[in-house]
Amino acid sequence: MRSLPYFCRGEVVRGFGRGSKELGIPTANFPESVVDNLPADISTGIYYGWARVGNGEVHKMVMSIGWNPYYKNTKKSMETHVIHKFKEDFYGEILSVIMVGYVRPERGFDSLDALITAIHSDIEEAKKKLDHPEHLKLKTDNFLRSSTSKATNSIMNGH
Ligand code: ADP
Ligand code: RBF
Ligand code: MG
Repeated sequence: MRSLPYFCRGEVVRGFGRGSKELGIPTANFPESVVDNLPADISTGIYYGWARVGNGEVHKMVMSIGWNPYYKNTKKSMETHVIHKFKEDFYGEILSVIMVGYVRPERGFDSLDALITAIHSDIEEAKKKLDHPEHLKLKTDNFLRSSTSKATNSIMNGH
């Protein structure tokens, strides 16, 4: 994928409200405009990288892009699970991410348990991969250092 690493930011909007949070895997959804701007060679599937909420700390993340075959969504979504425990929700904040690597395609599962197990193994893989020096250097990239506000967002998506 020529577009990786892919730099992207946008406001956190409400998702499908399926209670991912209750499963212990909340996912922050990007608006349609961000999803529609993805380059053609970013295929659907699971990615890992770095994430920052507003002007906060930089954390590891995993992201799912696609139609969630388990739920058979009709709209393509981009959902980020930030690997960090937050005290509060952050709807309306600007989420900045750098997608650095690809894990696997999205797929269907026989049960919700099987989906959750797969997501946990994605998280473990992401944590390991992101400790490699070539990925660690992106953690301190200027893209994740500059301060963001709603007025300056989204124009900067690209690679
Ligand atoms: P929704 O359907 O609205 O996306 P979720 O159950 O997926 O609902 O919860 C997502 C929301 O949870 C995010 O928009 C964010 O405000 C909050 N949140 C709290 N902790 C995290 C986290 N570690 N990663 C992603 N979102 C989180
Ligand atoms: N949904 C799917 O239907 N198939 C998948 O393979 C899949 N993989 C995911 C991997 C990660 C790392 C994350 C964060 C989400 C994934 N999802 C997948 C999306 C999932 O269905 C969605 O977040 C639900 O809201 C979880 O209950
Ligand atoms: Mg969500």
